[in-house]
This record gives sequence, C-alpha cells and structure tokens, in this order.
Amino acid sequence: MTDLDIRYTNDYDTACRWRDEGYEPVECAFGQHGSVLGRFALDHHGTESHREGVALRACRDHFGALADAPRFVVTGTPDADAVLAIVALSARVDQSRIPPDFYELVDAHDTDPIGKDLLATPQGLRLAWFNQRPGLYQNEAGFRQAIGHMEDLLNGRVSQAKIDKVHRADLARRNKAAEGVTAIYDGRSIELDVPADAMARPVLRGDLAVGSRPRIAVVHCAVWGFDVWYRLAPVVVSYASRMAKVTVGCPDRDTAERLFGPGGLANVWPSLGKGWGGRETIGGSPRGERLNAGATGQTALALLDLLKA
Ligand SMILES: [Mn+2]
Repeated sequence: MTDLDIRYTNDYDTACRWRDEGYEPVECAFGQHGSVLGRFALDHHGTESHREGVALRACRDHFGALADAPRFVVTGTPDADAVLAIVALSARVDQSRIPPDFYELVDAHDTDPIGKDLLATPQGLRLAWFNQRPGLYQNEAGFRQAIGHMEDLLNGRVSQAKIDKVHRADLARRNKAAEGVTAIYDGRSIELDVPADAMARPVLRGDLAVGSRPRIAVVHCAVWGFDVWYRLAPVVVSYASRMAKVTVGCPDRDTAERLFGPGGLANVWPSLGKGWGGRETIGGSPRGERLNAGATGQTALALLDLLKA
C-alpha cells in the first residue's frame, strides 16, 4: 500500500497551491473564499451544497481512484465523511469492507446529524463509535488518527463490547441533554412541562414545526444535545457556561425560513443586539462577549415576538 500523504492547512491560498501540486482537496471549504476543488470536486458545503456528499461519491463512484498516488489536502475536523472518503479513494481497506448501508449512513448523518438515531441500527452504532473517538483534532495528526480509527472499524477490529459502551455513553449524553432543558415556551410565552420521552418524539421540523404548540426550548447544558432538543421545540436557545455564550438554532433551513421568513435566523440577529450573528439555521451572541445565563430567557422572549408562523 502506498503511504498516505496528507497535508493540513487553514489557509485558502495554501490549499490552492497544494491542489495545483496534485493533492486532492477533501472538504476544503474556507468561509467566504469558498471551496478548493480538485479532480473529484470533493466538497458539498456552502457554494458546493448542490453536490452529493464526499464519502458517498468516493465509496460508490471512485473507490481506489487515488490508490497509486494517495495525496490529500484537508482542513477542519476529521469527520467520518471526509475520513471515509480518503480511505475509499486510496483503497486503504478492501472494498467489500465498506458496504453501501455504511457509507450511505455516513452521508445521511453528515448532511443531517439530528434526524438519524444512530443507536437504532448496527451500522449507526459503528458510526457513533467513530464519532466518539477522542483526539479527532484539526491538524494532520488528527486526520491520521481518525483514518486509523476508520480502518480499524471497517476491518472489524473494534469489539462488540466497545460498541456497547458507546451505546451506553450516548444514552447517558441524551439523558443529560434532556435534563438540561430549563424551559419550553408556547407562542404566548406560556411555560410548558418538559416531556420525559424526548427521543420517542419526532424532530419538530417543516410542517411539524409550524403546527407544534412548543415554540422555543431554553437549555443550559454542558453536552451537545440538539438531536434531543429539536424534538421538544423547533427553536432552541442554549447557554454554554464555559464560553458564557448564547446559541440560537433551528433544525434546518426550511424550518428556520418558515418560522422567521426568508433568510431564517438571519432575520433575527439585528433584533437581538449588536454583534449577534450567524447563519440561517444557527448563530449566537457576540464573539468574545460573556453573557450570564439569564440572557437565554430574554433571548427566548425576544424570539417569540419575531416568529412569523
Ligand atoms: Mn461532509
């Protein structure tokens, strides 16, 4: 097997230069600069969102295409999508080790991390094992480590006991996330009870979001839990104590636009104050400014006034 040559950068011009030297960029999106694309156009974020996901195309259409010259330029977090794409393009495992139900799940979870319950299927649990690996840092070593984990997983070198442990750990995270919900408001700012069976409920998106009585959930929580919280309300206001920062989110762009008009949450940032900002579906308080936990309640009430549906 030819040695992998991986180069990591956070700089757009550097990524372009390496691309021109023959390194294939994988998910190399650089904010307002856009994406750096190579021979296989391996990005599907931002301006490239019309394209299919990178692991899906790499596994299905281009397996082994770079096996003789596995040279890649990467940036950001070594997530399952990018890492699986690299493993497939360079044929680091036997093709039979990457069945369609696995790469299709990696793809579905990458584009919509809140809609799929990974604990519900065996392939989902395997992906959850990968996602829970520590050390998936934003640098070359992080990518190399992640590629090693992916190879172990695909080659069946991760025991069932370890996968079961992931199951338990994620159930504990979900419980913690549900316990972190401090209030749920309806459209008239009336506080609703927090249901105990969040994960048994559907994600409140699209028609369900517009028709639901719960409008906004406020959470103070140390763990990531949007997959739980969006089942309780279509708008989530969350407080991160460590950063002293407020985050506002909606489950997807369509839902955000139905609730707040074209542009989704982009409509609300100016009303929340100077420095608030983000994307259509997620954003928050000004970078570098520390807020106290009480700011979440005010933010939720301000958002209730801005709801259009
Ligand atoms: Mn991706």
